[in-house]
Amino acid sequence: MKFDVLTLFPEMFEPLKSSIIGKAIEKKLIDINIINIRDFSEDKHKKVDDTPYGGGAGMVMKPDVIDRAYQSINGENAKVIYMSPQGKPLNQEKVEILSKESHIVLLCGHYEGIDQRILDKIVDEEISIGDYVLTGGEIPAMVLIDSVSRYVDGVLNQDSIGEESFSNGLLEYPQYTRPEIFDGKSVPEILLSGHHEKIKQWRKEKSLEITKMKRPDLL
Ligand code: 4G1
Repeated sequence: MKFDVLTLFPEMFEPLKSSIIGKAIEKKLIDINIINIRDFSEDKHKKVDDTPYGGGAGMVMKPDVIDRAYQSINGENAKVIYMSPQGKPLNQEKVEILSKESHIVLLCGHYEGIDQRILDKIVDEEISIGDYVLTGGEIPAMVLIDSVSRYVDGVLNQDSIGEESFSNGLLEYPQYTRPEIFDGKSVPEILLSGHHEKIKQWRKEKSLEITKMKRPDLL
């Protein structure tokens, strides 16, 4: 699976080189290519934004520069996604659907956003990670890459797949590890019993109880 990211802040994507996603890149299971939009400015000051027509505060990203950055990608079969607060909310269902794509181009806005004409020209879909104000689309793009990459074959070890929250539409049951007694508190006895069927049942009940309590909207 290939991701091309169009951004003014390529250094923000360094964290993806760590942990599970970093390993997946090393194993060539996913390929993340970061494109610095500024490299496509033809202005002597490398200008990438300008004041909004009609007035108002802040700056708008220039359409011509983004167009050249986009044309530099071989995006024949790519899905072009604009990370935007106006997009459809990202959820696990959407993540799973996107994991079936072979090539995704992610466009990250900054400042007051992007000239509408280049959005109309190249964007297939707008996706939002939630209803709050951010300084840019880079963190949302990383959220999408992380969540989608988990579904790529070989990225996770087989037994972690499907164990996570949402695979059954519920929150996760509580987890425990050594020591058996911490701060005077024991691990629930059932988990030490070795009775796999009863443990499975207990975890299912806990998942349901926690979801009812903390996120009844998921039920
Ligand atoms: C109006 C949030 C503006 C923000 C209303 C989730 C937010 C991209 C996302 C904004 C962004 C609300 C996202 C806002 C995002 C241009 C550059 C847009 C940053 C920008 C609720 C600023 N999921 N926000 N505007 O945050 O890119 O993907």
